[in-house]
Amino acid sequence: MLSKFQTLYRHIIQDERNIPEATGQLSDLLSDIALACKVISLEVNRAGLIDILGLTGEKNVQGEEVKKLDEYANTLLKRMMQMGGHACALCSEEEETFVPIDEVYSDYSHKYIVHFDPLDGSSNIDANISIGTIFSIYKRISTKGPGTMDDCLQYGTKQVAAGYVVYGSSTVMVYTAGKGVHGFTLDPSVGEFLLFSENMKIPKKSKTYSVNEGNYSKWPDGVKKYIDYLKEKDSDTGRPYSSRYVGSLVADFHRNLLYGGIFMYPADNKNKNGKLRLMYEANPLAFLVEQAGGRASNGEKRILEIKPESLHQRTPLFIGSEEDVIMAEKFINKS
Ligand code: P6P
Repeated sequence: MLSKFQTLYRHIIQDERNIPEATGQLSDLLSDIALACKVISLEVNRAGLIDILGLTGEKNVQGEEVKKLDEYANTLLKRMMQMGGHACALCSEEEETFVPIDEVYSDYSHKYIVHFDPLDGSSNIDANISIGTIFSIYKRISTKGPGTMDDCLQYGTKQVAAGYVVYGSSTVMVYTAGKGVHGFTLDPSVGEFLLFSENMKIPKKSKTYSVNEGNYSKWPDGVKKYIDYLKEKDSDTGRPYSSRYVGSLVADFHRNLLYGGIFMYPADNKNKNGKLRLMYEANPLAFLVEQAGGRASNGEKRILEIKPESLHQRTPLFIGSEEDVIMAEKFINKS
């Protein structure tokens, strides 16, 4: 049984130990994020009891109503990054622009940039539907002082680590530092994330698709034809597929990672670049899914190779089982 008692911190350290130039800073940074998410998990699970449900009455940079838990999670992660001393700047869905971090808290080299969506899917908070935190970590390009916008706008291929925490029936953290995808479940009795799956691999082909079909009339023809294709009866190709859509990206992605599936948020005639954000939603999940043997594109181009132009840039997203994403791309590019 002891071999199963592998904590997140021990796993990260072991992951990094084989890297000659590793200083332990990335391990500490990942542990700082995990600690913040443990605290967020406490509040998410208590939300109904201590009345932090409901709205603050504020709107975030996206013009979306900010729920109190959104604000709480954002503040907590920001403080954790500022105090941790390993990041020189952070970028959050809840912040208009990047937040440079002065090297005042420690003599660490502050060599990382962190992007995060502090509480994705938060519109589901009141309905007790799973929500999540998504994070993405880069090495800085600048050499000293607080981080710069150039540090923050790097291609997804430059990520050194990424992951998410889903606050559901249990709290689960999934991360990659470029050497496979590993899953941990929070054991509240000891307050540790314990390994449940190492080197996770997403099935190459699935029988599940996740998309908001309410937008069907607004989609490009290629997307409509692909969804129609998935609904046709053909046992040789496992069709019709099942539709599974929570409306919470982290929950939909996590289910598809475990069982296989394709998640889609296409562009439409209202949202020319779709709804989801490149830097703190698409890129981290694309890094994870590729490490797990899956695929992520905007329908034409690999997500990780999309040039970042701005922090809150949106992108269409087709992500999940490799063969399913390739099929979707064929329909899109045929049209
Ligand atoms: P729609 C939640 O607001 C979110 O950002 C993602 O978590 C989710 O996948 C998507 O938007 C749902 O969007 O338009 O289907 O409600």
